[in-house]
Amino acid sequence: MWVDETIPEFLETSCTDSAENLAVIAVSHQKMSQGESDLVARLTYAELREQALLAAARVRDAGVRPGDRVLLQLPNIAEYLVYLLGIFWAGGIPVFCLPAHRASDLIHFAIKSDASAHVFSSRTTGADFQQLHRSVASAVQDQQCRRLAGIDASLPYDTEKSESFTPAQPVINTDRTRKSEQVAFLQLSGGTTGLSKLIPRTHADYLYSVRQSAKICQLNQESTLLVVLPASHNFAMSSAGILGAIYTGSTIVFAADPSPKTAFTLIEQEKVRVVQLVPPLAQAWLASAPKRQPNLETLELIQIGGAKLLPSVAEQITPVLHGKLQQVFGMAEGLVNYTRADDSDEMRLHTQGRPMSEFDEIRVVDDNDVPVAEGESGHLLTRGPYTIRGYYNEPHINVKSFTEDGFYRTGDIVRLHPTGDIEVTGRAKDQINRNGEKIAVDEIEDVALTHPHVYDAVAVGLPDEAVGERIYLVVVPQPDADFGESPVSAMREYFAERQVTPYKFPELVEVMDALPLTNVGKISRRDVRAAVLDHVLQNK
Ligand code: J2J
Repeated sequence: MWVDETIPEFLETSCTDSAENLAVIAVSHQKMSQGESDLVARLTYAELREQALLAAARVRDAGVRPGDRVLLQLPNIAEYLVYLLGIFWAGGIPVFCLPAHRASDLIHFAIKSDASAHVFSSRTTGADFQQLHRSVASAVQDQQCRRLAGIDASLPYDTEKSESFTPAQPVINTDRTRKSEQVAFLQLSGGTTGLSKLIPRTHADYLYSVRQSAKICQLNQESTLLVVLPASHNFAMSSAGILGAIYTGSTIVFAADPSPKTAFTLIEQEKVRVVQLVPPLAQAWLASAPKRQPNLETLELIQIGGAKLLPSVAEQITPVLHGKLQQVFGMAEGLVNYTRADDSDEMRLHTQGRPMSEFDEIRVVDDNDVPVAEGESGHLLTRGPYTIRGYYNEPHINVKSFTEDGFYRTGDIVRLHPTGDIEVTGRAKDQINRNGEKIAVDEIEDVALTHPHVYDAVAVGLPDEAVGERIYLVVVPQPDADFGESPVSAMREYFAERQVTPYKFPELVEVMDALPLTNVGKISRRDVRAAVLDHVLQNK
């Protein structure tokens, strides 16, 4: 399955083979910085290549050496692609951060990966990114004595410096002979325990998944792809996504924001054929389309994944949004399942598809790792040609997250149909899925527990139509503690002070004298969370 090719080589071949094709249509922060009136960049693959070599020279100039880790934190702008290629061509190992990440996450990623640079754009809205970079860099310096160089992607390139530049290959693990089997980049896990873990993906495994995905999604040179999800997400990057589009030489259109208004305009203007959505966004589009009456005739494929899509919503996709529905059930750790173009409507509406590779191994087991009876629900374990065998530098977590024979414990509860199609029926991991963004409940609880007025705290995901799940936090106060009129504002302010990433802030906070179940003797934290969720649902 593995071809001896690295991602930088793949990018070079694609840019050369598709030189004349339009690669990207997106807002450019560099154009903004230069005060141009038209802020949208339209780059062919040849132009993308040229700019990416300049970016690579800048990355190298900032001190990045082959094998060094680089935090990539850009929104969906033209410079995202330019720097993605640039980091690879400088020999760097990108760490795929989100624009939403704040200091607490970024410091964790920088330290875990021992990063030497941070690429951001000071024109990104939502925070002062120069300032954010400085606080991350100083924390890294204090804790690791390591300089974290800052690279502001909104600044124009220094063309002179790059003339002598020659692209390099990344090297992280020199005891392997094949470069293609070394780590190419670090993805972020949704996280079930504390802060996100880093996911080491290799060139060969990832490129296999991209080629296979492009084939299943039937991408070709004409398949203009609209990216509304954050580009760094594994779904957007590889299913078949950005790299699938690059592989086939088609055009990537970046939406500056995920609103239906922006997306519908881009679909009409750029004749978009493929789009990827998470279920809450799909619902927002469904709600908005009848009012806006967009022309969606060009849309051929609407991929939905990241969280469970209800059949009642799935049914409306094609009638309202025109394109054919494809369900995608994937994970940054590897395994990706797709419904196929020729599947029956029944399968496309009710299952999350089947593995992309005939070499993906699937096991559905009970709590003791014993396979369940055919058609029963159980824990999904998987192993295969593009699924990791361990998180990066996490020996203790790896013991729990993988079986002895190397199967990854996905934390998803599924049922296998006789056809081999997978239906996701539940979740066994303590995680909240908000807008497709995964948040470990104990990360939220851990922050809340450091609050001087909090004695105990439990976070749960409250089912919600708009975002999938909302973060509900129950706190038990210390004796005589007072959270004032609005406990939710008090807690949110505290989370902001701690520089927590905003999508992880509690949205509803309830103060309780005691947690349900805690007086019943020895029970697990998971039971307490379940009891809290019951209590919340009953009182709604
Ligand atoms: C139910 N749960 C789903 C689905 C993901 C393609 C698509 C998605 C991701 C992704 C991805 C689901 N129905 N259709 O990486 O390449 C939940 C499961 C899963 C977790 C992984 C890709 N699709 N999920 O969402 O790493 O719980 O990847 O284990 O962000 O999302 O999350 P993540």
